[in-house]
Formats: sequence, structure tokens, C-alpha cells
Amino acid sequence: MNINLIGVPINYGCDRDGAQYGPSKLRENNIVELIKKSGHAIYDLGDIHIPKVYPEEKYNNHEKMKYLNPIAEICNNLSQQVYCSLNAGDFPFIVGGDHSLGIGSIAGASKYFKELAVIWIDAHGDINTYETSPSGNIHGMPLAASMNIGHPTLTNIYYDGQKVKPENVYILGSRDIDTGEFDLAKELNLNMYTMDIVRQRGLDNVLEEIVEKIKFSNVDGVHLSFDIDVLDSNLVPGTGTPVINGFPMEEGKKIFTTLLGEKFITSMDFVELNPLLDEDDEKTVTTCIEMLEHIFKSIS
Ligand code: Z70
Ligand code: MN
Ligand code: MN
Ligand code: MN
Repeated sequence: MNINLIGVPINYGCDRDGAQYGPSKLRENNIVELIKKSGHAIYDLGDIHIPKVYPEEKYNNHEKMKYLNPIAEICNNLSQQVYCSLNAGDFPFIVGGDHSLGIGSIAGASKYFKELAVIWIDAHGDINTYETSPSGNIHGMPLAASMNIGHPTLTNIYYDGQKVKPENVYILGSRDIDTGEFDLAKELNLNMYTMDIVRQRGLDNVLEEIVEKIKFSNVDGVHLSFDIDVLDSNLVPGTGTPVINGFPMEEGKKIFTTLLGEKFITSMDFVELNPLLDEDDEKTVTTCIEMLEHIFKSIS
């Protein structure tokens, strides 16, 4: 497989210093060499351009969303890169940066595939809108926007309207969900496997159900969006919002063994590493590299 590495050094979606250094930190820690060693051809396409915006301009485009226009512009550029990569028959692998970039990845993948599914692996739901968001941070909104819910600037990125149908969305590992997100998930009857459900039913059982549902739907492409905060807070202190009771390393690996082993994943995000918060001997980078090694061994 030809892997296309695309960096998105953005922190406007989380409004916190540090997430913008994720791509350079992973390159310093030899992500390119690691992919090569796994037997794939790797093309590092570099970073998407991030326009400079000053903090005092953050609410310039909307009073309830921070950095709306620059995020839309960045996601628009990312979506074209993802579309071109898929069109070339390659595997786009997007490294963040904060999770607002998911809007761009999904838009690009959705333009290429007729019926895209999205697997969103995250401690959070990321299905807020400006009306339900407690923070105004757009990294809490990308999955809603991709389903055509929220502000038109976010729902019309790359091309107008819905990028993924709610029935093709799979949320896994969530355990920090806002009231509005909970209501929306219920209203849309989302395939939402919270950490509580995973603990009740077991990870194997839940993964099996996701695989079966996708296989028996008419989906022709699957985007997997991995927010590292789905892992236990002990493993990832260097992320904006570590949450307790997350997946331990072995379960994190099992998720990828299973899902990537099915060979239906066609693109991926890897987001929310914040090197400035990674004080404990770079524990988070170490976790990320171990996970990335496993991911690329599992992609065939
Ligand atoms: C909250 C919000 C979020 C990551 C925090 C938090 C969202 N639901 N996502 N950290 N990675 O502000 O919308
Ligand atoms: Mn997220
Ligand atoms: Mn489509
Ligand atoms: Mn998260």
C-alpha cells in the first residue's frame, strides 16, 4: 500500500497551545521510517498550510465558535489532498493537530466514495454544534458537521451538505459526552459504543458488531478517525483532555488488529497529540509511536 502522510499542524479547533506541534513531533520521532519498516511505500506530502490568526481575532467570524473561517479554509485544503490521494489509489494518513481536521478528511473521503462510513474512536462524541457546545471549540463539532448538522460554514466544506449518513457512523470508546451530544445521538439513533457499553459487552463483541454492520451495509469506503484521548489518561498525559477509564494499550492495539485486519479501512486520522503537555518523559509520544508501529503492521 502507498501511504500518503499528510500533516495538519492546527490548534485553532482546541484553542490550546501545543497541538500544532503534533506532526513535527511525530516526524522527529521517525514516523516516516517506521512506516517504511512496515513494508509500505510512504510519501510524506508535508503539512497543510495554517494561516496565522491572532487570539484576539478568534471570534471574528462567529460569536459562538472560535476560529471558524481559518478552520474551514484549512479543512477545505485538506479535503482536496485526501481526495487526490484516494483518487491515486493510495491511503491517506492524516496526523494532527486537533480533531477539527476531521471535517476535511471526511469531506475528501466522502467525495471519493459513494457511501462512506466513519468510525470515530474518541473519549468524546465530537457531535456538538455551536448551539450545544460548552466551549465554542470546533474540535468538539467535526462529526456533527460531517453529518450536515451545525453551522453552514462547517457543513458545506469542500462541497455542500452531508458527507456521511448517521446510519454509517460508528462511535467507539466515548466516556465524556455533553448533554446536547447525548440528545443528538439518541435522536439520530447513532451506532454509539460508549465505554460503558464496551465494559458491559466486552470489546471483542462490540468490534464484531461494528465489522458485521459495515460488511452488511452498502458502504464502499471507511474513514477511521483516531483521537488518542480514547486511550487511558495514564498513557496519554500529553493530550488536551485526558480522560480516565480509557482503553489500555493492549485493547487499543486490538481495535486496530481487528478493524485494519478487515481491509475495509480506506483512510485514517491520528489526532490530539499535544507535545507541550507531554511532560512525563514524553510518555505520550512513546505511546503514539508504539501504536503507530502497530497500526502500520496491521494495514495490508
Ligand atoms: C467538549 C467540547 C474535546 C477533545 C475535548 C470537549 C471536546 N465536548 N475533544 N478534547 N479531544 O468542548 O465540545
Ligand atoms: Mn476528538
Ligand atoms: Mn460520497
Ligand atoms: Mn477526544
